[in-house]
Amino acid sequence: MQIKPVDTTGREGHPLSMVELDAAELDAQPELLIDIFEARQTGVVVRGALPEFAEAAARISDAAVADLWASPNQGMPGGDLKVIGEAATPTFTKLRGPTAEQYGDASRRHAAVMTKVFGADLEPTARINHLFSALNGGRPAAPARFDADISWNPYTVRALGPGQQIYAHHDLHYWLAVYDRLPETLDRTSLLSWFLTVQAPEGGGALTVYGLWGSDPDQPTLPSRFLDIEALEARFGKHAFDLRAGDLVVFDSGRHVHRVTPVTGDHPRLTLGGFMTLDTARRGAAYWS
Ligand SMILES: O=C(O)CCC(=O)C(=O)O
Repeated sequence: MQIKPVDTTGREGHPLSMVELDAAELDAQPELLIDIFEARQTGVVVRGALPEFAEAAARISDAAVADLWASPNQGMPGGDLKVIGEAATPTFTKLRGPTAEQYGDASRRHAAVMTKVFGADLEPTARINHLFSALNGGRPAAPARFDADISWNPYTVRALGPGQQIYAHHDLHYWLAVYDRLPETLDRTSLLSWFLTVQAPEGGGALTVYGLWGSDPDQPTLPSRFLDIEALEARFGKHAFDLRAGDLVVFDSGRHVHRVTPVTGDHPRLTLGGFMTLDTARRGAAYWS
């Protein structure tokens, strides 16, 4: 395991410290998720965590699943992230996120939709449970319970095409109405984002995490109220991830402002991901999208 403190000399903001692991070191992480959740580390990249997902790129791009894709940010110049599945986030078309009914309906469909995408054998959810448990000292990890019959959607599949980006934001979205369904035993002081790279872009598409927290006063915003990327780049410490297919990233997206730079080249950046938190007693992890 390598801890990489990020050099932020002369820069504003909170310190950044990234951990890099090989998949073979996964089981030796007694407290890593807790360290990220409690802001002692900013994030982790696990190299080659699920290499079999690289083969899923062709299936995700297949015309047979073309009708499963949605454009929740349609109309946002340069920010048209395409997704399969529903996410509990504000989007350009749903500024207050999905309603609990819309989200619950999507959760009921999730397993059948993802079997169409990945086939019956890959079983992403079982593999993700195992990865998060390994990163958390063997404590259990599973999708959060939504109501008596269903869990939250475990993940969405995401495609960022050439020229598209994810603008700077943080993900502490517990104020959305749908989060009334998140069990009260779960800790809302922060929120972690996680994703697996299925297909890296030819260029760009770099997840860039800044030393600025969403809770800091004096956020550098533009008149449009979007965060000012030039100011972020000029003033704050940052870390940009270099990711390959099969790598897993988990980071403190509830606190840290982050973005994905515009994708260049011919093919899309394909990922599968969601959010995660710990229970307040630190007995396990729960995730959703
Ligand atoms: O795809 C990524 O690199 C990160 C997406 C994102 O903004 C998030 O998961 O919070």
